Amino acid sequence: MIQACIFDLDGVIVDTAKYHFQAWRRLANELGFDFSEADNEQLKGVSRMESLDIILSWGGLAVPEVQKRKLAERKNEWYKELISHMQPDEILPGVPAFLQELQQLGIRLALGSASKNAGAVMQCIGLAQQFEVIVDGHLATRSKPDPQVFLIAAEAMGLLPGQCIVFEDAESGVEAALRGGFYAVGVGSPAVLGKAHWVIPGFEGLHFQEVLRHIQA
Ligand code: B16
Ligand code: MG
Repeated sequence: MIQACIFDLDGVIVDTAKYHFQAWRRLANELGFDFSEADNEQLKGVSRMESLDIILSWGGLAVPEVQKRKLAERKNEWYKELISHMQPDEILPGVPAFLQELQQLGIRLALGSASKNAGAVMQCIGLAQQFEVIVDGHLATRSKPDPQVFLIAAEAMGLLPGQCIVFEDAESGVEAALRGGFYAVGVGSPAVLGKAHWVIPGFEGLHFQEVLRHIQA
């Protein structure tokens, strides 16, 4: 019996990937190289320091740890400036109606994000109060595909993984959900997220009964 839905943030509730991309790209450009939006796909769901390692490897740069922390901090300042202008109208299509339906059905809501800025984004878009549990990159220390972030969310609600559905846009996030014993719904392309119990293109027109039918099929 499903009791809760656990949502990833970036790429599921809002498209903050474009802001991460802008800020990381600005950093790369300052360091003398560039990368594309297609490259940026590899950074989805990946923690800040791991993202930096990947980006530095694209530029062929070896940077000492102390310097790396400063670079990550610079990127994060730019990112925070970008997200500070976010408004509720940036919530992805269909998400508000789906959340409302879940609440009417008594399904509990949690957030499981790798981002240390997840709380700030949820405040800006006005969703913080609707979620019973928010697990962010401060609480979860291990990156997806480790299931830690979702396990903390389930435990905080006093639920077992099998009582929760995880909604994820990153391949590593779907894998994390499956490793943890959760039901997984991929949000995006079946080519990337095909391991999930079901893949949806987005939330527009989605109903919970339909989700249940597919994950239990
Ligand atoms: P921050 P999610 C992830 O969030 C993003 O997908 C990923 O691109 C980002 O590097 C990571 O959060 C850490 O973000 O620098 O704000 O701590 O998709 O798990 O909600
Ligand atoms: Mg994501």
